Amino acid sequence: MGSITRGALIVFEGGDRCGKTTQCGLLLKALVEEGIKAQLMKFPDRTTKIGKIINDYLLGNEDVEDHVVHLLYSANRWEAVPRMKDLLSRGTTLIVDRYAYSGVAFTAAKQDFDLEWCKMPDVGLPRPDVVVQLKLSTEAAMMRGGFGQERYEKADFQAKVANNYEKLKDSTWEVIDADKSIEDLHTELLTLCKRVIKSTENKPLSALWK
Ligand code: Z5A
Repeated sequence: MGSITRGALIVFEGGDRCGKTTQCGLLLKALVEEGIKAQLMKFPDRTTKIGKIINDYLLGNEDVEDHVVHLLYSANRWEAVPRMKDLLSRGTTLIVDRYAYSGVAFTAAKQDFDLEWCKMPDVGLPRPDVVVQLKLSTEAAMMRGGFGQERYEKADFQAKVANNYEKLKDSTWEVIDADKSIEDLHTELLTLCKRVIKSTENKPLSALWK
């Protein structure tokens, strides 16, 4: 009997309205149709107890001190780690909508936060096999539906977030221009993700920022 090859950890990052959710959904559907085991995950996961506090915070229903909310976002990822490791080891590819990079890029865009401090709580999370950054100008994002409804959805803040992403990029990043049709972007991302899934089959999972 052949051993089970692990699934790939594929993370999507980007500024507001860059199309992550749309593309993650299309990707999942296409992979499953091709017989590849895959699941979606989204951070913040607003369904857990911690996620519910974050949701209230994002909607402006609750004020949470900035350091505290940073740690809650991280805790919201750590609580998912046992499930993530289990699924990956059983050969399921995870398509993840935002991860630790959002945690760092958004908090470090606030006043008086140091980027290195922001990384600390997420050190040791499963390291993605690829981080796909969907790049969209703030002007283009503002023309898309829903911009400006939640905390952080302001042009100057989003510019600081983009600047922080630049500082976080490493060899696992693929930066993709997201200012194109949903279909064209999907075709490009599907090709990229299938290549990553193939290339990570026999690689051990490693730890983030270690
Ligand atoms: N945050 C944080 O601070 N710390 C953390 O650790 C984490 C997150 C994990 C909520 O995240 C906030 O939490 C987020 C970062 C912070 N704040 N901001 N900004 P979220 O992921 O739940 O929510 P979001 O960033 O606002 O993402 P979104 O609403 O899910 O947007 P999206 O996924 O990038 O885009 P979309 O929903 O696929 O598309 C948006 C609209 O554009 C929609 O009407 C689409 O139909 C349209 N669209 C999509 N693609 C296209 C193309 N190609 N052309 C034209 N129109 C398009």
